[in-house]
Amino acid sequence: MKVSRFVLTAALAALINGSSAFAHLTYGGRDFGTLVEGTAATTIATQTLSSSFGWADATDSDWGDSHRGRFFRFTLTGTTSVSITAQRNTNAAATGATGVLLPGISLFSGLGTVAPEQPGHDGSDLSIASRPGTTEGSFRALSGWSLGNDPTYNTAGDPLSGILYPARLANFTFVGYAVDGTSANFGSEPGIVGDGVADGYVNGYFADLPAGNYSVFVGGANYDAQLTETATHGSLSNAYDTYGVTVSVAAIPEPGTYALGMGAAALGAMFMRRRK
Ligand SMILES: [Ca+2]
Ligand SMILES: [Ca+2]
Repeated sequence: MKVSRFVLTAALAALINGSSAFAHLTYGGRDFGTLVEGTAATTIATQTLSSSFGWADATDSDWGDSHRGRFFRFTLTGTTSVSITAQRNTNAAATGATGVLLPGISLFSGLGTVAPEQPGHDGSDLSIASRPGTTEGSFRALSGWSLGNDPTYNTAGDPLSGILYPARLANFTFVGYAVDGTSANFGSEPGIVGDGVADGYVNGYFADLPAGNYSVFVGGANYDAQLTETATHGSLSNAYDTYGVTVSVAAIPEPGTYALGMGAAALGAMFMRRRK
């Protein structure tokens, strides 16, 4: 547990903006669409993560800030097993050092509020009211959590015009996780099992997911980086150093129906990396 940078940032931001001060949970450019079993993996390689610690920092007792990472989404139309891979890259837009990011993945069923509703953020009244007062934010990497938005007014930005959509909490139900490396990087919270090799690559396999909408959080898994990485870039949304990551998802058929086509060696490799 650390002195809360979140609270300090919130106070500063409130002084600057006088209103909702945080970046918001959105999926723009991060929607994998509806996954179709047996088709090639879908890859998004353009995204950067804010900080190298956002996943790990959200595993501890004071939770984390949902903005220290990225949310992706996908949809399933029937029971499906899904493989999710995160691999660091050398995105030219990233401001942080290359070869440093160790990614963590958390999978949730449920979506944040999306248009035409307002997107959720850690600083909304509902978010603050829904969590203990001592946390760094609303996000939890290893359990369910909630994020609230602000009301949508009939005329944008004008509360006097009346409320079109009331503010509400969106609930994220924890499904599972996968994390690069070991406790040497993701920290000492009990029960976390890494892939054992801190090489910037991690794969998670999530079996028999029911139909529905899913959110995937990808963030950095270097817990102690929060001690040295600071919000030095001025703009709140990109205040921290950013790190490039390539994220891929694929709907994987049940092994019994697909083993001949895929090859036993490839399947073996995949299930060796399987995370619960
Ligand atoms: Ca924390
Ligand atoms: Ca790895």
